[in-house]
Amino acid sequence: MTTVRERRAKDGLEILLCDLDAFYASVEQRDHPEYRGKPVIVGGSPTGRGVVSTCSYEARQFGVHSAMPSAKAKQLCPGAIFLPGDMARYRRVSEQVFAIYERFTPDIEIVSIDEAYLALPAGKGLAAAAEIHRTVWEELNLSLTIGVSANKLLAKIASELAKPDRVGALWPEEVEALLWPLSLEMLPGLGPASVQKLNRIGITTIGHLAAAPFDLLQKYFGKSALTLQRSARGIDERPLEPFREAKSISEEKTFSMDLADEEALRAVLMAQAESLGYRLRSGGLRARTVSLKLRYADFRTITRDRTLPAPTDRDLELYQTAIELFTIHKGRPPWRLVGLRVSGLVSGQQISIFDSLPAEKKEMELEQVCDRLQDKYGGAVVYRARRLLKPPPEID
Ligand code: TTP
Ligand code: MG
Repeated sequence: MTTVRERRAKDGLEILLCDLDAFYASVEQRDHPEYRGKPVIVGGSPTGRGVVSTCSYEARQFGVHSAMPSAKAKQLCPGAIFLPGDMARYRRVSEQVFAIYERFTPDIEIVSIDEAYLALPAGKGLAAAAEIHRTVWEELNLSLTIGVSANKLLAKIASELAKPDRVGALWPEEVEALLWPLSLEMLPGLGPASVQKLNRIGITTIGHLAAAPFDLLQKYFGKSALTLQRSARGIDERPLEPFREAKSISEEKTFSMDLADEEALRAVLMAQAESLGYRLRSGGLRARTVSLKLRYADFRTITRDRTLPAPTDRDLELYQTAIELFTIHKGRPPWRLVGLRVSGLVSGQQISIFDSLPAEKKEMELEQVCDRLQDKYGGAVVYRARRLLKPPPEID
């Protein structure tokens, strides 16, 4: 009989799940020494309707966590430092971290801004993890947690168990001793509703789920029963998806007061088009489709799409398309929310047949200057005139 370790060697791969600790808050504490050792909360303002994006581990001790209303976070931790966050800077830092991962392996699946799976040859995972952990600290002053195992599921659970600032492994042969005693919440992908359903039929640990009669699970979970039970047994055959890319990029603003001024709304759309254009260009992407989302005063919400003749990464083209959609679908003011999304993403810089036309060229040069300034100083430092005429209304 082959042992699990031999099977792993035959498959030839070990998986690392690398997840930065309290990512946005850690970047703030790194760049502002006065925030270190203090509760830092990144997200919406505590006086508005915003929510917490993340918070430092010091703030977590007060019970603050992601997605909690900022006003509630303020009640729990009145002394916290609240920051609006700076996505452009976090994205840049994230790219620097991923560039370090690339020194260790070309097989990387980016899951989110601060999380990626890496594949390494069997037997090399733990040593690579220790080295990555050290390098990210030495070069970027950021702490991260790495889970190591033979598959994505166990690597993810290993990282959850190891958090923060550590490397931890959870091998398939340890599943019975280490995974089965844990409560169902520790199984990734199992939502609160499913946990409740299982609890009601007496299944409260991952071990119970692994041992449950399959028919019973099928009755409650249908087609998902098989994956569910295999997960509880630590089995996961999902491959890495190295080329998985964002399917869409979006920007959305909810106004703290309904907005009736059409010019101001156009200014918000321009800001959103510029931000999407920047994100496309910095990712080397272009978009085929532009979608506008509007929420009217009565909460009715619509989204309307337009597919472009050719994919674009240009601010003005995104803005003009948004305005065409807005003109048709604007309905009656005021508006509660406006959002812009680009999808149908393809990689590669724009090659335009208009490149030689002076106006187009000027616009491209302007975009390049703006992008460079944004890269250098973070946030949108240069705005087009339209945004200065009417400053965007206050938002959460
Ligand atoms: P996470 O990795 O889930 O959280 P984290 O890195 O802040 O903390 P942990 O140490 O537990 O890993 O998410 C990464 C970043 O994504 C986080 O810093 C902020 C952002 N984020 C949100 O904006 N909203 C959310 O609800 C969550 C969960 C994350
Ligand atoms: Mg994280």
